[in-house]
Amino acid sequence: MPSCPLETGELINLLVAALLELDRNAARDCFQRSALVPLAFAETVLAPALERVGTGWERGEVALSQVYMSGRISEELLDEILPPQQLPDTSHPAMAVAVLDDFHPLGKRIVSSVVRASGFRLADYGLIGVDDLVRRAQNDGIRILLVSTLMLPAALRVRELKECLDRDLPGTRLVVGGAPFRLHPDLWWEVGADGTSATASGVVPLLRRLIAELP
Ligand code: B12
Repeated sequence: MPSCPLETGELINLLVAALLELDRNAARDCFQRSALVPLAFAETVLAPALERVGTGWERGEVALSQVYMSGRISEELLDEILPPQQLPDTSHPAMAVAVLDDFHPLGKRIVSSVVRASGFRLADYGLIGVDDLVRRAQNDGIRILLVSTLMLPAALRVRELKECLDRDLPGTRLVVGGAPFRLHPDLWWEVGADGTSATASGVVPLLRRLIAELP
């Protein structure tokens, strides 16, 4: 007999336990028992579970190797449940997403899935530094750039990115996200970005507004 779907809190507890025990099968079961669509699972269960793993590390209760393996298992799970989507063939200003100077790609992965699932074309520049990012954005004529950072020093480098964009690609809109921007709600405008969202799903209405406002 199929078991009842579990509550979000229970799912997060189960997933945290699976990640800390490095149990890939239990992590996969957790998704299957959730009865959630992949993007909802990623945003409401996986992201909070990883955040809890990070808090455990900060308190000295979790080893860095467990944080590392939690990230790996989560990446594998996302690869399984969120297959790469075809780029939709729609016309709107060119957009790209990247992780700036940081090795935390899971947030970007979820954001790009949500944006593409909403019908937008989005180039993915992967993990990249300021100079290469500006060069690629310039070559592709990017009008809206989405940047994910999880380390505070990387978030602060957005200021430098903004200055380079203003010089080399004026008018490009910059949307930022990731842990530092969730923890410091004013940081996005302090670094000169045009918007942020604490969740991947919140980015879609923000993009629609920015597109409508572009000259
Ligand atoms: C997993 C993890 C790792 C893994 C990453 C593996 C991987 N494949 O991604 C590994 C082990 C490699 C790692 C390494 C390190 N980590 Co780490 N890590 C984490 C952890 C636990 C989870 C991050 C994560 O993937 N979350 C899940 C994703 C889905 O959440 P998210 O990125 O926030 O994304 C959501 C939203 O923010 C938003 N979003 C994200 N991006 C964007 C972009 C836009 C445009 C928008 C609109 C929205 C948006 O949408 C997403 C979905 O809702 C965090 C804890 C935390 N609180 O975040 C620490 C954390 C980020 N790590 C930290 C640290 C310190 C490190 C290391 C320096 C540790 C070390 N001593 O070596 C290294 C540095 C690596 C580097 N140079 O970047 C600190 C950063 C502290 C700081 N203030 O800078 C944190 C916060 C842990 C802590 N509490 O101290 N880490």
